[in-house]
Amino acid sequence: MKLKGKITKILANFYYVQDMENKTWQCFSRNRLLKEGKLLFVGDEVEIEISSPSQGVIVDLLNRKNKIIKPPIANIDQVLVVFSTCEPDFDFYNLDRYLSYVSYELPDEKIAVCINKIDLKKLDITENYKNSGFQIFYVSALTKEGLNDLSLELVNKTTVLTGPSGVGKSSLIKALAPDEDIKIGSLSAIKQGKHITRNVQLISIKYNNEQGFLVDTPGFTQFSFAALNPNKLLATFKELDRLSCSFNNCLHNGETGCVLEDLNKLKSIPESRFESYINMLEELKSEIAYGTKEESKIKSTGGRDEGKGKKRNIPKIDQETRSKSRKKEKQELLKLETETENYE
Ligand SMILES: Nc1nc2c(ncn2[C@@H]2O[C@H](COP(=O)(O)OP(=O)(O)OP(=O)(O)O)[C@@H](O)[C@H]2O)c(=O)[nH]1
Ligand SMILES: [Mg+2]
Ligand SMILES: [Zn+2]
Repeated sequence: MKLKGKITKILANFYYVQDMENKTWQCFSRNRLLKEGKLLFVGDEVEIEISSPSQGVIVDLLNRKNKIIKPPIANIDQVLVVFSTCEPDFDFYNLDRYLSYVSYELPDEKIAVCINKIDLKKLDITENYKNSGFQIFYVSALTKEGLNDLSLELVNKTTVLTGPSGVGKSSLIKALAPDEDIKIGSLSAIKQGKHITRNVQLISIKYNNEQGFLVDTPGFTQFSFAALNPNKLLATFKELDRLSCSFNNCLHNGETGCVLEDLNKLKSIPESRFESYINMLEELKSEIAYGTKEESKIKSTGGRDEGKGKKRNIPKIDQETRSKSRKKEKQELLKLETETENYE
């Protein structure tokens, strides 16, 4: 008998597949799939052949709308960028970096901001993100304030949570799915730079009898914009990108004749967003000027945010639409196998 389902977890050689009736099957993958260069990711829709009352074999990988490879997740419907009001302190520039990075990698998916720990401190960033296209939720994983409104947006979707270490991503998931065994960090461990969340899995949540899937990820402490170029960066700032400028390809960075010479137009752009944009643009230009990533890391950190003094890596992310040769997929598989070990 054959069934369709979704991979919710990958552990060692086992794939855990949840079928339409919410039953989970422990599965192996057909060797043929790997030979064909089909990597299986958490979030993938697959076809399984039942081999025992609780086990099966994955015989086919079904259509995949997108994937990211670090961490490896497929079929993402939306991304929730989580920050906290404090512990760690809120930082506009750091949030804007996450938002641009995620918007660039998943341009067709919905991206929202979730500000956690409102029980500790109040924060209102609505004005800063007007016309940015990002919806903002204010919540407390501790008191559960704001979680109902958030849950409404999470059902019937697969949502990836990302954000710096310690902001409470795992705590939020735990609050939304109390029966799951989720590891929460102690702040002391986080201050020592330890990431609490390592493995990638889909966590099922229920709200109003509807199901949604959440994916926890470890906080990225290191990323850069080397994959972006200045024009692509602009597209991640919707409020700036939609300005109609007399120039084609204007970067709105002090060019003579730019629409932002009109002070009223300039004032309509929230200062924090404009500042983030200009700073990221400078970072990108310096990376391009330096040519190599290694060298640019030194200059581009510039003492601005949590990346201060640290090396920055670019999470390697890839859309399914960028087609690849089978040979390249196989090489990627080998690389990925080494990389994903770090998540387990
Ligand atoms: N006061 C308060 N503390 C919270 C809240 N949410 C999380 N915390 C605390 O913040 C700390 C970090 O929480 P985690 O959920 O482990 O953070 P994380 O974002 O998953 O961190 P990484 O897995 O390292 O990326 C823990 O000590 C939590 O108890 C909240 O809403 N209010
Ligand atoms: Mg965590
Ligand atoms: Zn312009």
